[in-house]
Amino acid sequence: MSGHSSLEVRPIEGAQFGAEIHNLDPQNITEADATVIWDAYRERHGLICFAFDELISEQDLHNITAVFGENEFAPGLINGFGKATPAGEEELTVEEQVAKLRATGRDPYMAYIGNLDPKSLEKKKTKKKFFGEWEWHTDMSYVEIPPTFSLLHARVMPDEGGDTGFCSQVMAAKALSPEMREKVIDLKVKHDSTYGSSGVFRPGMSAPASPIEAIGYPHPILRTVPTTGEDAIFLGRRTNGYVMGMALEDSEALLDELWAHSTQSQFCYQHKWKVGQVVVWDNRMLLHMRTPFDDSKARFMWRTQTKGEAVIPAR
Ligand SMILES: O=C(O)CCC(=O)C(=O)O
Ligand SMILES: [Fe+2]
Repeated sequence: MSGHSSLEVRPIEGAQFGAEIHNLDPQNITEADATVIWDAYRERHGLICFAFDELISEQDLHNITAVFGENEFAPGLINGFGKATPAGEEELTVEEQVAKLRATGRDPYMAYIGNLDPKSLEKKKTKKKFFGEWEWHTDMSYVEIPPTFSLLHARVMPDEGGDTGFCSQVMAAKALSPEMREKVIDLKVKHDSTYGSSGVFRPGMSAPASPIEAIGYPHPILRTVPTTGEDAIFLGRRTNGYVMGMALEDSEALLDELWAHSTQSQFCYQHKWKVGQVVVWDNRMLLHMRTPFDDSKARFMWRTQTKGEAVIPAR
């Protein structure tokens, strides 16, 4: 019965945006379910938390991902996707790289985020920085066409810390002064690819001489989100951000001002995880970050993402 959905939708408690959805069967997602999910997405500003009583399978996560779009590669696996091309690999096609990963049992669409080995779930050697705070960012925005949705599935969580923060850049855009809007409407900011979200180098990357030289992609500071027609501020991440064409000093000052505006607490919500949950967000509408947690504890997530579309500059 594709006309019937048994999904239960409620606002996330204590948040100005975000919907919590119960009763989804990831092995049987109907068209009616998808309609309910997309309505919740629009009404609750691009953030959805699916509640599950137990862990779901990789296929389940891919099924939920498919409601939002087509799978995109995980960062750090395919050359050019958060990974520099190693010497001698210039000639490998994307298909050949995918085949190589598949041959080792690696799903190129799945990212594993945590201090546990994805297979054995034993503690693995993890850089200190991983446990610290992860700065506000949108996923993989250093490529020309960044993924639209990201999904996180909580597998192992510390009892304290390791929350994920979300910050509405649609609300932030609405709150811009007319003068600031006028100032940035035709400007682009380069989103840097040097560091991963925890602040360590991505594969094959090294520190740029300055943000001007950093490797990344320039995007409009104000973009239009096609699913709602609303504008959002699009900054990517603060580290090594650079406003194209400006003197470095002026770029730094403008970015500091924009970031202070964009991350005000009234635009933000901090998610405390329960194991089993899947949280989906629209990277066009929301920044996210992660709070620190104790390095003696374990935290482990699965993540997928969907292919994006060309960034639409606001007018
Ligand atoms: O682990 C988290 O809570 C956030 C990780 C993150 O930034 C991501 O998955 O894109
Ligand atoms: Fe992220």
